[in-house]
Amino acid sequence: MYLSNLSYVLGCLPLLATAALSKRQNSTAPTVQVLNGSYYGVHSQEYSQDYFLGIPFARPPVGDLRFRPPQSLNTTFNDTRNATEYSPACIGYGSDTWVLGNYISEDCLTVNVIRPEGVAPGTNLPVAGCSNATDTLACLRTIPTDTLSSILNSTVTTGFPWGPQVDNDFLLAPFPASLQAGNFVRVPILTGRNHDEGTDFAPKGINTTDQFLANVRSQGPDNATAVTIAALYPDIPAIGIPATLDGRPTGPLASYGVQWKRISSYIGDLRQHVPRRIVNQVWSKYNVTNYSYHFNVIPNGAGAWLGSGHFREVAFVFDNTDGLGYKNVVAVNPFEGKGEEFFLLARLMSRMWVSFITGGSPNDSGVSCVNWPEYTLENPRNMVFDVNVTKLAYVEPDTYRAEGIQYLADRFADVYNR
Ligand SMILES: *[C@@H]1O[C@H](CO)[C@@H](O)[C@H](O)[C@H]1NC(C)=O
Ligand SMILES: *[C@@H]1O[C@H](CO)[C@@H](O)[C@H](O)[C@H]1NC(C)=O
Ligand SMILES: *[C@@H]1O[C@H](CO)[C@@H](O)[C@H](O)[C@H]1NC(C)=O
Ligand SMILES: *[C@@H]1O[C@H](CO)[C@@H](O)[C@H](O)[C@H]1NC(C)=O
Ligand SMILES: *[C@@H]1O[C@H](CO)[C@@H](O)[C@H](O)[C@H]1NC(C)=O
Ligand SMILES: *[C@@H]1O[C@H](CO)[C@@H](O)[C@H](O)[C@H]1NC(C)=O
Ligand SMILES: *[C@@H]1O[C@H](CO)[C@@H](O)[C@H](O)[C@H]1NC(C)=O
Ligand SMILES: *[C@@H]1O[C@H](CO)[C@@H](O)[C@H](O)[C@H]1NC(C)=O
Ligand SMILES: *[C@@H]1O[C@H](CO)[C@@H](O)[C@H](O)[C@H]1NC(C)=O
Ligand SMILES: *[C@@H]1O[C@H](CO)[C@@H](O)[C@H](O)[C@H]1NC(C)=O
Ligand SMILES: *[C@@H]1O[C@H](CO)[C@@H](O)[C@H](O)[C@H]1NC(C)=O
Ligand SMILES: CC(=O)N[C@H]1CO[C@H](CO)[C@@H](O)[C@@H]1O
Repeated sequence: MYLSNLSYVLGCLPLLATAALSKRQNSTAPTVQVLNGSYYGVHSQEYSQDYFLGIPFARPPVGDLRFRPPQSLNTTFNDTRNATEYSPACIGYGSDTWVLGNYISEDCLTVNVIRPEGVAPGTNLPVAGCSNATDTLACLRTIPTDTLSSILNSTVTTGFPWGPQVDNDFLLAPFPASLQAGNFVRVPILTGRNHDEGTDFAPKGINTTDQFLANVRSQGPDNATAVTIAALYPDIPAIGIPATLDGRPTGPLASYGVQWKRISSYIGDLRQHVPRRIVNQVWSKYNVTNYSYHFNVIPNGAGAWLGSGHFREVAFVFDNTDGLGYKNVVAVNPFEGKGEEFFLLARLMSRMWVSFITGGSPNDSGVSCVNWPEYTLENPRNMVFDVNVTKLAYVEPDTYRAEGIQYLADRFADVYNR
C-alpha cells in the first residue's frame, strides 16, 4: 500500500506542475487550478518559489476508508481553497515522530508542491513523475536530490518494509532458503543478539491471551499455529523477557500490559533471535567459521522493564565510552554514572571485535582469559557479556527458548513470509 501511495504521489505531481496559473489571490499568492477546483499557495521571497502545501490527493482515509487503498477524490468546488500550510503527517511511531512533536493525523493523504516562481503556464517542470516512465529507475535518477529526498523523507514511505527484498538479482530467494541451500558468501562471521531485543519491538498493552493470539495471527500464523506459539511462549513472567523486570508491569508501567514479558519474548525471537540462530546453524553446517554472542547488559538510560534491548551493545563494540553521538533528545550517554566494569567491558568487546576482524578470531584480544568458542552444530555456544559477573563474560550453550525458536524458524518463510 505504501509503495502504491508513493507511485501515486509521484504520478500526480505533473498534473499540478503543468497546470495553468489562474487568477492571483493577491499580489503575491500564487494560485493553481486542478481538475475540480483551485488552490492558492504561498510565495517565498527568500527562495523565489511558490509553495502549494497540503493538497489532498485522495479522500481522507478515515472511517470506513481506513486500511483501504487510497480512493480517488470525488468533489468539485468553486471557491479557491487554501494550500498554505503543511497538513498533518500520517501517524507514525518512530522517535523522529514523537521527539520532534510532529503534527500527525489519520487524515494525511496530501501532497506538497514547490515550484520556481514565474514559470509560464504549461511548462513541463522536472518532478518526480516517474511512474509512467518506461524505465522508472532511470527516470528517478534524473530527479534533483532534494526533490527525491523530500519524498523519501516524508510520511509517504513510512511503514515501507526496508527488509531484504527478493530482486532476482542480488537476492534470488527468501533468506532462510538461500542460506540452507548454501547460497551465501562463505566469510567468517561474528554475530549475536541482545538478551531483551523484544522490548524494543513488542506492542505495548497486551493484557489477555486473546490479545496475544490476535497479535500472533496478525503476522501470518493461522489460529492453530498461534495457539501452539502461545503454548511455547506461555504467560509465565518468570521466563519472559526482560528477565530484569520482576513479575508483571504495575503502577506507572501498567500500560506496558499484563503480558508484556510474554509478548516481548515472542516478538524478540521472531524479529531477532530466530534469524541469528539460523545464521549460526547454517554457517556451521557449511563449515564456515562463526561466533555468536548474547549481550546482557543494561547501560545508562534503559530501565529494568526494557532490559538489555536492541542496539545497546553498539557503544561497547566501538569502545564509545564518551557516548559520542548520544546525549541528544533521543539518547543519553550509555556509560554515564556507570561503574568501572562497564568501561572494562567496552574495552574487552572492542578488542575482541578488532581481534576477529584482523585475525579471524576474537580470542587474541589480549585482555580476557575467557575463551570464545566457535559455534558448531554439535556444541552450539554463545559468549555472554554481562557486567555482573567477575570476568565480564562467560560461555553458555545456545539453547535458550530452543523449542519456540525452532518452531518459528521452521515457519519463517512459509508462515511469516520472511
Ligand atoms: C500515466 O499514464 C496513465 C495511463 O496512460 C494516465 O492516465 C496518467 O495521467 C499518466 N500520469 C502521468 C503523471 O503522466
Ligand atoms: C497575500 O499573500 C501573502 C502570501 O501568501 C500573505 O502573506 C498575505 O497575508 C496575503 N494578503 C492578503 C490580503 O490576503
Ligand atoms: C471531479 O468532479 C466530478 C463531478 O463531481 C467527479 O465525478 C470527479 O470524481 C471529480 N474528480 C476529482 C479529481 O475530484
Ligand atoms: C465522496 O466520498 C465520500 C467519502 O467516501 C462520500 O461520503 C461521498 O458520498 C462521496 N461523494 C460523492 C458525490 O460521491
Ligand atoms: C459551482 O458553480 C456552478 C456554476 O455557477 C454551480 O452550478 C455549482 O452548483 C457550484 N458548485 C458548488 C459546489 O457550489
Ligand atoms: C485552510 O483551509 C482549511 C480547511 O480547508 C482550514 O482548516 C485552514 O484553517 C485554512 N487555513 C488558512 C490559513 O486559511
Ligand atoms: C528529514 O526530515 C527531518 C524532519 O523534517 C529533517 O530534520 C531532516 O533534515 C530531513 N532529512 C533529510 C535527509 O532531508
Ligand atoms: C482459536 O483456537 C482456540 C483453541 O482451539 C479456540 O478456543 C479459539 O476459539 C480459536 N479462536 C479463533 C479466533 O478462531
Ligand atoms: C492493558 O492494560 C493497560 C493498563 O490498564 C492499559 O493501559 C492498556 O490500554 C490495556 N490494553 C488493552 C488492549 O486494552
Ligand atoms: C563439513 O565438515 C565435515 C567434517 O569435516 C564434513 O563431513 C562435511 O562434509 C563438511 N560440510 C560441508 C558442507 O563442507
Ligand atoms: C546487574 O546488576 C545490577 C545491580 O544489581 C542490576 O540492576 C541489573 O539489572 C543487573 N543486570 C542484569 C542484566 O541482570
Ligand atoms: C572454520 C570452521 O569450520 N569452523 C567451525 C564451523 O562449524 C564447523 C561445523 O560445526 C566446525 O567444525 C568448525 O570448527
